Amino acid sequence: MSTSLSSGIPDVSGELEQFMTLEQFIIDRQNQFPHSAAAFSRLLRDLSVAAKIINRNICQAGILDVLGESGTVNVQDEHQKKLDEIADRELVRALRKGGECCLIGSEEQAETISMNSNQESHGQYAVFFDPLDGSSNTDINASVGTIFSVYLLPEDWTGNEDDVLDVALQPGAEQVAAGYVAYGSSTMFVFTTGHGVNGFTLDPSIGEFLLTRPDLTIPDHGSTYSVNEADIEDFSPELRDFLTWMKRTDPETGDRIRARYIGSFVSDFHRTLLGGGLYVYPATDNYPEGKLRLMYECNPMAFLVEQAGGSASTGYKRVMDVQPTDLHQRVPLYIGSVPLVEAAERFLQGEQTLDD
Ligand code: AHM
Ligand code: MG
Repeated sequence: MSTSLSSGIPDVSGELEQFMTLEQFIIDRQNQFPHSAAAFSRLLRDLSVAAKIINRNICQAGILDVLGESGTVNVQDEHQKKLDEIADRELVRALRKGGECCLIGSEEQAETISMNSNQESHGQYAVFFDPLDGSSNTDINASVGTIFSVYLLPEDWTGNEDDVLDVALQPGAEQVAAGYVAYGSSTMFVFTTGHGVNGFTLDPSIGEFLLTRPDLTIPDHGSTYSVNEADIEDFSPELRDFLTWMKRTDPETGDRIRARYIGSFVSDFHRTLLGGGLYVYPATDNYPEGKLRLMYECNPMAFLVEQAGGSASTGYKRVMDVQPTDLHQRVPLYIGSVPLVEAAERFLQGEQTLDD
């Protein structure tokens, strides 16, 4: 409770005194926005509006008929959930209506969608997204998320589908913005434009995202690691050794790392970003290139983690330096606090063993 009104009635709605809204933040930071401040502000607005609509559907799941599978299979042979399709539809709709986006690439769509060719948009931003990551968790009320990555395409790009691979699929280092929305016990919108990372919490009572986590940084010494250890038989001997090494008690501090795995990348990443530690989705027998997709899962989180002072690697190179060859390509992912990512790389590359 903040101040008291002169009438003596307690003022329980001091949010706007305490926190900046996303809208205010956008106006404040326009000088940091890529290309056109006005156009990029509108793009952020479109993404945040879509996030609120997706959030509403998730919060009313069970009341609205949005749970369960939709009966369709996406390009990656995954059974789509109704909420996958709803989230995809709302993002496409918001970006199409906003007009600042010339190309969309979505986990739920086999091909990119060009918005220039039929004069729908004169925008220059390409947006890649996973509309609802971890959607297998929706039916059990666990957290899920939306992940997005933004690039700027050349002004003279015609929207020709044949050029998509050459022009639109750029390494993550070329991203101009990236972020995610975590639909959890509260809903958070976290993003970067290459000037640090800021997190906003949705206040559902006023329908605004409020800046609750300014200038997020990842601690160097986190206390948790996240990997699906049920797959351990499919891990390389080097990765198994690294996990054994990581689980050893720190002789200096007596600290021991804890395991945490929700199986919902946005939530697992969000915890790692806030508290430090490591998230791993490695190459396995089932997924020789890892499971997570470069363009709309690994690159955006890599941009965020680097902006927060962390690191993201395939185990052999910086994620954001991988040259994409396909919209849906996968890469192994080691992401989190710098010392743990570097240790994983040393083990995988044979520079450190359990005996060192
Ligand atoms: P999705 O994009 O189809 O939801 O799949 C990605 C999800 C991630 O959220 C999560 O980290 C991973 O799959 C979990 O995979 P697994 O069940 O193999 O551990
Ligand atoms: Mg996903």
